Amino acid sequence: MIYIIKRQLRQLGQHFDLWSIAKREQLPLSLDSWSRAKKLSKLSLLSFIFILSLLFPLSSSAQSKYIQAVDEYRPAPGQYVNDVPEYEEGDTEVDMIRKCNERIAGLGPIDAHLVALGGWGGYITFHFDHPIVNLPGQRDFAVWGNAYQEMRHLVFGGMNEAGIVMVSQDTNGNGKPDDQWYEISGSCDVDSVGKVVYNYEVTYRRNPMGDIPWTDNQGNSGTIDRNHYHTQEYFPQWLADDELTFRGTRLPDNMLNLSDMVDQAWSPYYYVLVGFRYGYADNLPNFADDADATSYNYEGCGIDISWAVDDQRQPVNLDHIDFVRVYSGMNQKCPQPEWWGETSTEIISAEDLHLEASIEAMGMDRLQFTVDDLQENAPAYDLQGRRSLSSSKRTSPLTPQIIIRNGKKFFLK
Ligand SMILES: [Ca+2]
Ligand SMILES: [Ca+2]
Ligand SMILES: [Ca+2]
Repeated sequence: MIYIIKRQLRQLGQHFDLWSIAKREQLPLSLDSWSRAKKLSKLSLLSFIFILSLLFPLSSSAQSKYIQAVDEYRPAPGQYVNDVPEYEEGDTEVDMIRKCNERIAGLGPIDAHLVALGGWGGYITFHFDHPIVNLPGQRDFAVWGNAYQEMRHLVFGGMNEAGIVMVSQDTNGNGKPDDQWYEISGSCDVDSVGKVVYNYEVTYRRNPMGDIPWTDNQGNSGTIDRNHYHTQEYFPQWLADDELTFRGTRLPDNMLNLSDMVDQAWSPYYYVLVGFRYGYADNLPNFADDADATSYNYEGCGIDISWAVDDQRQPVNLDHIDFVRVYSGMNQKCPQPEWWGETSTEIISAEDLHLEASIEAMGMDRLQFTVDDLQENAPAYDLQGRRSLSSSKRTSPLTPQIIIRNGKKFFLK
């Protein structure tokens, strides 16, 4: 196919050249050869367009593996807020969401631009142009950020500002993220038992052009401090409220002071943010190998929908998701002023890791089964192989899901 495109491009170029050179130089082309060159050039152009249309069908249903659109952008105060993306006088929340879309919608991690979520709790919500199916035992989507391995390789990670990932199904079918949310249970739930604060809550208060004070529901208080590198307002300018409250899970602090371990001439201070093993955004580098821009770190940045848990931290076994939310998961700041400031999650892109499977799941026969059909004619199973739609659920409405029946997959909608 590449060969055909190259050939068409070459022919198109030759014919167009012939025609344009003849025209420019006013060469004595006979009327016949003139019109032939013109015709050939047109023909090549038409066939080229035809091939392009085969390759890239202009269909509204074309699926992309990247984010289709941002639904919500509600950062907590921070040094990058009002800057990444930039707030301009008069911007509303809708304008800021549009600016987020311009930075990340439809783009992969190489082409997109960062969106900052500010201090703990700040979030962004987005969706894809299709549901992402949950393949058993596999990571299903990745959230890309700007985490990186520190240069001295003294610790695992180094600039890891973990954001907590949440997922949701559009259960009420209105296309809006107004349904039940589930948190992805990352590695801190098993590696840092007792150090994760669930049901955490922080309130930030507006303090124009000053440090932003906060209090939490554990009796703590503090500030998001201004620095000389970022001179804009740190509280989201487009919001009318003077207070912003966020609720969720607080991950354990991960900052280490390794200043004694480096040459003072190289750097007077060396603080690092140790990475968590899995299950967060902006926690591990986008690439497994710094020197290889194709070595996407699907393992470290990938999320398995099966990790989703409910409010009681119990697995919920979703077979697909429609919305993703990411929020800043840490409430810590660097003790050295003018150094790193608050820890804040940034995201740059997100990606369905198995677009084909998600599309296949969507394209399955959307048959209208009744519960009785499923009970009496053939049992149905979910993707984990468990009996689906058991008799105890007979009175419940059928929720959209993928079922396996007689060895064939169906999308029940
Ligand atoms: Ca999965
Ligand atoms: Ca909804
Ligand atoms: Ca970051």
